[in-house]
Amino acid sequence: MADASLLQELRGVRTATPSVWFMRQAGRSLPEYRELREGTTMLDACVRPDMAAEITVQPVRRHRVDAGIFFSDIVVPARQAGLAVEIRPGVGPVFEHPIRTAADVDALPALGDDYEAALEPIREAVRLTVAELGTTPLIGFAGAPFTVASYMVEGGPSRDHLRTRALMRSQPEVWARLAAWVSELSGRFLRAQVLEGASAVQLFDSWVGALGAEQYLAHVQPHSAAALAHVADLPVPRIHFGVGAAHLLTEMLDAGATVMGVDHRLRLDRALEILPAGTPVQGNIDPAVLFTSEQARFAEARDVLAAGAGASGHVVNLGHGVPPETDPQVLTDLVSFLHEQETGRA
Ligand code: 1CP
Repeated sequence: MADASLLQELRGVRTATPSVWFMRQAGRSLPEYRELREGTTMLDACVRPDMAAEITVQPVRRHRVDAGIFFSDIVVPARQAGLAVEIRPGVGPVFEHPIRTAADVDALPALGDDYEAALEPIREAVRLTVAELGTTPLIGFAGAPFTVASYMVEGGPSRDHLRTRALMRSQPEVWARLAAWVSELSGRFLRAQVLEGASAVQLFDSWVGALGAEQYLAHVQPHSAAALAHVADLPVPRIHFGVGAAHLLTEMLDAGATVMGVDHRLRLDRALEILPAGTPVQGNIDPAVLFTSEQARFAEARDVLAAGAGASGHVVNLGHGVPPETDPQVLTDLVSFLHEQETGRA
């Protein structure tokens, strides 16, 4: 069976029509998701294989996007490892015991057989999803060490990640042990998804833009590389994405990614000037256009296609996740519009 067009683009092979998926396409913006999730907490939904599979497939069915993104969360592995974490509605992930000292890191659970066993509902959910998706590829994902560790250190969402960045500078060895633990946690979560049939992976380092390149190279890149190394022997494209991380593009690619996800702050043609020739890219329609006119949306979509035309491969996405208040019909129409366009390359 020939590879799906989206996978070809991720491998740097151009196809005739654009391929598209949306970060955070599952969940929040869909009425069928809210109905299914009713009475189940976010994290419980993630470990109910039938529910996680159905939620993953919902946006593919509705919008006809070219890939599913596995329904889970970047803190699911930590919970499966035994940490007390919840996702508070309207807030985000909250860790009951923030990790701030050497003793806190010492007390982190070992990632042994118990962790492998706790990933079984995830494996089952991936198997069900892949079967349900048929020829549409599933993208697996994990949170990168910096982004996941920042929730663990701060205890919850944070605007400036100040405690995390201070820990990195004041106790670099404590930070390094924490980041190494998260890289193992996330790396094994990624590998489990690929072994059960995910066709590509994305490492989300959403908040890494808070760091300068020096800090990134010294304290983060080795750990992101360790996470990605868990799937480097498997034949799947590895996408790396950060928000506001235009100054880290090559550094993030060098962590062992094969595709760079670019947010909406940087035009793709500029990103292509920065990245080594031949790097496939993903992105980057500004999510703000979802709340403008159709004319403005389609103009932005055309502009993103034009900016990505020089890439060896380009998968269209938003510059960050689908906002929860998005009208789902706007996404469906945007996908149809994109599918009517030509890449001009194949
Ligand atoms: O009750 C709910 O519906 C909670 C909302 C929600 C959902 C649907 C959260 C809480 N997580 C998720 C699922 C999720 N999270 C997915 C799968 C669905 C999909 O993509 O379609 C993915 C890939 C994530 C990844 C994730 N979680 C990231 C990286 C992506 C990004 O948007 O930058 C991050 C930073 C998180 C943390 C998180 N989880 C949830 C929230 C509200 C947040 C962000 C909180 C913050 O502002 O720090």
